[in-house]
Amino acid sequence: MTQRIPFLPAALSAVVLAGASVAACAQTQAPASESSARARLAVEAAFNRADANNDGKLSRDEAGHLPAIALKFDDLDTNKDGFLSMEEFSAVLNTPAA
Ligand SMILES: [Ca+2]
Ligand SMILES: [Ca+2]
Repeated sequence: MTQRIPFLPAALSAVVLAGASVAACAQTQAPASESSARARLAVEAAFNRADANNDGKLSRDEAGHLPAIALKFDDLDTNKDGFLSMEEFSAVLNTPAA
């Protein structure tokens, strides 16, 4: 029974990876509402990954790890405080890719 413990991190990684690929596929195949919900989860995951110091906002340096975000940093930073909140970051979902 104690042998289950070493499997946990690997199982969790598999779930996370599967979730990420499902989210990627869902963007083109799922209904819009489900797609946007999954996209939001993916955005939140990306935000949390990029938030290196876990203060709940992205500095310009942290956003630099996400080129698509870094390019739009000034547009996304609507309150011009030099950081992207989760809310500001999520605005990329509403921005046409063009
Ligand atoms: Ca941060
Ligand atoms: Ca801001």
